[in-house]
Amino acid sequence: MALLSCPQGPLTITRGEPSSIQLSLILPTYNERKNIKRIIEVLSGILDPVLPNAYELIVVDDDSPDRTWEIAEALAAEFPQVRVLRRQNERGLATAVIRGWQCARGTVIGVIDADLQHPPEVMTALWDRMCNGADLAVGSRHVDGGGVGDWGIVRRTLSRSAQMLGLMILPDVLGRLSDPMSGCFLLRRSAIENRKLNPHGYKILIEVVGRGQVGRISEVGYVFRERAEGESKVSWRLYVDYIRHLIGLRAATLPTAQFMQFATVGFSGVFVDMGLLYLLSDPSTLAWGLTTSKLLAGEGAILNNFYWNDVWTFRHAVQGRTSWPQKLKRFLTFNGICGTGVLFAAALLNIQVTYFGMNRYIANAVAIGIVTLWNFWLNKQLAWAIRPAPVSSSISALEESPESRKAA
Ligand SMILES: Nc1nc2c(ncn2[C@@H]2O[C@H](COP(=O)(O)OP(=O)(O)OP(=O)(O)O)[C@@H](O)[C@H]2O)c(=O)[nH]1
Ligand SMILES: [Mg+2]
Repeated sequence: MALLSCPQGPLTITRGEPSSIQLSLILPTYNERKNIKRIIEVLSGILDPVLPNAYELIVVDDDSPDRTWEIAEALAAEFPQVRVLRRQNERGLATAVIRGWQCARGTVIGVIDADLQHPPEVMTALWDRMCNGADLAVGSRHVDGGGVGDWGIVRRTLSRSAQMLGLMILPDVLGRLSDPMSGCFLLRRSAIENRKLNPHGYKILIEVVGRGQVGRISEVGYVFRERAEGESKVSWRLYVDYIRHLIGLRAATLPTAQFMQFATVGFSGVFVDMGLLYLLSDPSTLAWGLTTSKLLAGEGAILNNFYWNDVWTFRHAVQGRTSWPQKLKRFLTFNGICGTGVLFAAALLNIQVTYFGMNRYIANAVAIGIVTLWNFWLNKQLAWAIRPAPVSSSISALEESPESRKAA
């Protein structure tokens, strides 16, 4: 009864059937027979008072040679909230978590290591954050109250280097989390419903933030404990998996179409700039001074580009933020970024021509290309950043957040 049949096919989480279960927590296990009873006892003691009869613990075991699944199944007699998935045809932590979520009934889903290295007590605070409107509540070792315990210098350095590498490849994902390597978090199910997930290795959190529609993220500090029983499964292979995962996620989430729209709008701005320059400065028209005319023409192009980016390129980010003060704020940010972009382009042009002796027009084309990318990236992050609407009441935890609804 407690043994679940293993989901097959794509790693996609569909909308669950209506259920009285609010929270489904996955415990991934591989050779954790010495820890499984203890973690279930402790978690039950913590969650019973908070969510009486409204949570489930799903143990996903990859057919451990030490038969962890068998012990978990036996424990279900004493702990009816325990369900067990014994996977025999797949391996890997991240996919184990997703397979567990595919069996989950809760509107909030989550994960915690089964080896008691994540203090189970952190679950109360994470649940609280979900009740206060978070889409994702993450246990973090790098915020107040957090720490990595007595990790040696090698492991600390490896972990931080992996984080830095991730920041370079996926800044829009890892930049949102102080501890992207965390394996202890709760997530609003609707944030990843119907998304095709495809992680490699261990790092399920970056997969969720990378491919899901995650609005508000909240973090709670915790100190990573020493493993008391059993052995670590961490190996060098996981670092290779991590890099594959980062690259796969980057390739799958490049905003190519949006960038093409941004570049098209920028191109239209060239005509506005040229047209205005002619109207203002040409001896046959107004014959104003060249500098004044160029500044006004440039500003005209910026206005044109802002309008089209607001109504077209970044229209999804604008939804619900159409008041004049909000528009003005976006415009000023856009103006500031584009202005800085012009200075940046001038510097790049000079460096290429002066130091590398490049043809000025080729150098200018290179500078324009780089600055367009720079402008796109910064404007996407700052002027048209997707922000969740504030959620004030605690009852919203189990409803969809505005961000998740937007994604649907
Ligand atoms: N189902 C499943 N669970 C796994 C797999 N690999 C690890 N786990 C479980 O995932 C959790 C984290 O794995 P650990 O090996 O402890 O990794 P870690 O905590 O990052 O590293 P240590 O500090 O060295 O223990 C534990 O509960 C493991 O039993 C796997 O391939 N499949
Ligand atoms: Mg561990």
